[in-house]
Amino acid sequence: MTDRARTFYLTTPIYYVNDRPHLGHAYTTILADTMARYRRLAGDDVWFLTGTDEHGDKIAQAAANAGITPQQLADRNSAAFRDAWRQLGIEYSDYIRTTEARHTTVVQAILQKLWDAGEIYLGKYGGHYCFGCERFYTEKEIVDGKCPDHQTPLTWIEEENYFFKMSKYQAWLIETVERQPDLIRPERYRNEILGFLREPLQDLSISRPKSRLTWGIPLPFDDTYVTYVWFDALINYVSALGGPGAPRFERYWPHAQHVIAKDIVKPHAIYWPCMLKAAGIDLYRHLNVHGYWTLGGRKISKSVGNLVEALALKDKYGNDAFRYFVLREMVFGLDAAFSEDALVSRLNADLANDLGNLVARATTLIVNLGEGKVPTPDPRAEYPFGTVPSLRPDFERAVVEVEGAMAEFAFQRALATIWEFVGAVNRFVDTTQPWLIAKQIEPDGRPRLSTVLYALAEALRLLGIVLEPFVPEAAAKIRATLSQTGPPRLADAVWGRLTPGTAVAKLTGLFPRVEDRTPRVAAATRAAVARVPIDDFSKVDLRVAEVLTAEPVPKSKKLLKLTVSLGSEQRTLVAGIAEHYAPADLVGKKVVVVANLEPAQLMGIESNGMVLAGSTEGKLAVLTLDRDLPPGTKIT
Ligand code: ME8
Repeated sequence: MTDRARTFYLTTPIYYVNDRPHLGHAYTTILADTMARYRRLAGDDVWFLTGTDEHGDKIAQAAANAGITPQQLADRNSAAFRDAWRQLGIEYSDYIRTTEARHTTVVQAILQKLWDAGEIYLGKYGGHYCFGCERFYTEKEIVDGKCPDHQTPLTWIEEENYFFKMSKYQAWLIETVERQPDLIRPERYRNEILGFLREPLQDLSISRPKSRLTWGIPLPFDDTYVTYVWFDALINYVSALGGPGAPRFERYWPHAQHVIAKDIVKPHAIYWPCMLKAAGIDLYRHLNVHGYWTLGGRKISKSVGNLVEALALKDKYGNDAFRYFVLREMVFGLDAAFSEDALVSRLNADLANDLGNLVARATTLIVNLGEGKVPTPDPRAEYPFGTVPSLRPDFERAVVEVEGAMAEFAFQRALATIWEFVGAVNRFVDTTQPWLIAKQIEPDGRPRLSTVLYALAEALRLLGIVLEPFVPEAAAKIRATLSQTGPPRLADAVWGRLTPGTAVAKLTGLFPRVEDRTPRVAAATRAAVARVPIDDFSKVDLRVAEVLTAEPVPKSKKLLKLTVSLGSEQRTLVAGIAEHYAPADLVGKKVVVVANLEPAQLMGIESNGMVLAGSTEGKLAVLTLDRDLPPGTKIT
């Protein structure tokens, strides 16, 4: 919690209107919405921007294929994005479209300024172009002659164009990224950019001849050209605030934070800082980069054709369950494999069981044993004077840890922390057993019962506040059931503020369970030990893997879910070692994995590999290295 209001400007990418919103777009937008809600809850001055990217080859081509004008396509799909965000309860402050006059004016003003300052020149360039990414690829970046992202063939394009003198900012950019360790975060993306900047930076082609493309913003100094779509798109973050000098710009721009996925790190971490520098505008504060949602091992995208419809999931499981799942499941910065089984497991275990049951239990106890009102607690009944344990330290720790996690965009950690508190409250009910206290006729029974019921009501009130950014509908129901009116504020998340006498109603079925879809558990077969030729052994791809994250698998005593690095890639593995290792003991360890096992579904999680371990008489040990080797090293 903060004493002073802070200012916060948060943006999502503006999405291309050749696509319809899918899980990937929804994730970024939900994440930004959660962050914006959290900051508003903390009393900050928040501006949250999203919108659509409507110019360029890609849109012109999609419109031509659909037999409509680019403007018609843009109108239709921009509305589809807006409608999806409305249905998903996204509370953005502004929605920018790059075809709006307020945007084109600022883009042209910046172009003119750079032209006047000699930052732009006319030149000739030939290169491999990806229409999907709307950018040229260098020979080094090309994989098998194809775009590394879309895996589609590239087109050789050679033409006269205007260039932005980006190369002259290389030294400045390296110095800036090195000086601000959290400018680009998590660190892996900062390292990627610093690696990229070790090669000489090319100047950036920022125009397309109108003879080839008309669907764009005309260059103010040569109307036979339109602006390159990235030059147009990135400026949305500034144009939406009215541009330099506008009051909204002056208020929010110094606090700008962008959220993107790793597909567009380069334009955001290289082009954009150089453009801002040349235009005399301060750099953003943070570039927050998340990984991909994957399906069948590949990035979810329209071009791959493995779309997951966000709205369908929301309709089937509810908005809160969908939000909770994506925020809890993905470690910010890493890829996550999407699985509906995993969503159902989380819904049943965390939401229906842990949270939903707690709310039902606690409100029922207060209604039945406390006459539907929050009783007056007795401080003498509470530990250390009495026997009732205090939940206050648990809650206070949770608030501090959530703040720390949110400051780093670690949504998964913030939720894990809140659920630790939910667990503590559930254990509190189990140990204090208020229904038994009520039956006892001892003289000190009443104060103890009142103290227990007060603590339960207070725990729920606090959950109704801290859960608001993550599961807003459920949080509102929890507050309403405790007669909490008015907007929630983090400043009220202070133990002991609940007024005795407040009316409480029963709240059951907050998250109805979804009937379990039977997970396809891979059959655990054990081959008879026989001698094998060396060729057979070499079919097994053993690799050094570094454990990046580890967490228990809900409803399973034995399984841990691990994210490991194999150097060039990350994997999710499920290992049956939970009874022998605490998650924290594994993080950072180098282990040995079978890297070429067929994927297996374990408790709804796709496991891509196996951790080697030996066991005997109830003891288990995971194989580690006695000297350091980098992740990905092959073991022979
Ligand atoms: O790139 N996993 O727009 P876009 C996670 N117009 N996030 C995903 C995802 C996935 N599988 N697929 C998409 C553009 N996203 C440009 C941006 S900004 C000045 C211009 C999300 O429609 C993620 O946020 O291709 C990614 O960065 C964005 O959608 C790309 O959206």
